Amino acid sequence: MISYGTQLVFRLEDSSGVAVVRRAGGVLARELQFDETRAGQLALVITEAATNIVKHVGYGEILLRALHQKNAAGIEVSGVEVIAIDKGAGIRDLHLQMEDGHSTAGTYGIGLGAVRRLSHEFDIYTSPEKGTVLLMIIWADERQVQPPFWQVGAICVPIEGEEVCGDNWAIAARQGALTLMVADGLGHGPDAAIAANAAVYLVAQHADQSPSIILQRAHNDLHGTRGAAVAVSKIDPGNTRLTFAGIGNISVCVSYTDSSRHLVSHNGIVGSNLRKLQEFSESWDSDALLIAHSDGINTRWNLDLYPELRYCHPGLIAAVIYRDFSRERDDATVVVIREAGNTAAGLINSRSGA
Ligand SMILES: [Mn+2]
Repeated sequence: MISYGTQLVFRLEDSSGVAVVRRAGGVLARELQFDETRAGQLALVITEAATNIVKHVGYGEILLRALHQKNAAGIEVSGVEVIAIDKGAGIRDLHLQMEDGHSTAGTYGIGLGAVRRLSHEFDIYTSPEKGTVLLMIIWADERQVQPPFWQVGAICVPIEGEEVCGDNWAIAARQGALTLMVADGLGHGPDAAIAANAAVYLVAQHADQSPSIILQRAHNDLHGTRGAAVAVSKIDPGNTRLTFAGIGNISVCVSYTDSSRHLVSHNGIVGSNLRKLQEFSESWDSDALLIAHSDGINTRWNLDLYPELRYCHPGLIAAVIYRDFSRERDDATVVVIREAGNTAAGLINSRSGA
């Protein structure tokens, strides 16, 4: 499994935005060769999420990303992940809203129950006065999708006004071993993206190497670019230790229900100024969350403010941290990882084969 990539961001302010994001979803569906049924499901899900934001909150964001997975038979399957984010009042009667067919009586278009049924993966987190985040995934052929060992959530979006993101991230993973890199190219815009992309490109090539060796290679490869802050985390094949090496301002922590440990990066710029490379190691337990983010996110986030959030899909954890702690003057990236066997009972965590 290799995951990576920045998202398409749609900032919604009025109903004209709904059509824009629906069209973008249509383009993605064609690129990924969705059949008519799947393309239609995606359009409905996007339209519903976007309409809810415009109608009930007035402002919010929809993030779209293409997903690619290879199953044990070597068959590649594509999907689209839709994340909807708002800072509204929250949905008070969530369980009622999730009932199928509720829309006829309620205020929500086709209804969240229908959205859940149309999605192959669905999760929602809502909190009073803080807002709602929704995650929906539609696969081109869900029968080919295997439940992954690692559950990955990510937000990676450019500063408002830029087309490309100067941050990037990548994961290379297989049963019981995972390598994550988050890179923040200096500044933002295309030149920052060149530096960040050159760094994350190395993850797939050198997943078997240690974090410090990957970082050293990045330093060599980024020479001549603007440079970047880079952090590499690696969970060992036995899933008992996490090793880490970082240069510059990427924040990485291992979070448990009652404690969290922050990994230490050294000062410097990968590509131009790397004085000290040091590898640290932490114990890793199966109920841990690995949370890494660029400096576009304030370090003061605290999951304790969000009851039950840590049991939701990691994409929702990343979305809430981004929504409430983004500095808004920089590209922003949050990646959250957990072992998939440890989803426990989320608020509503469903996976249907519809
Ligand atoms: Mn930055």
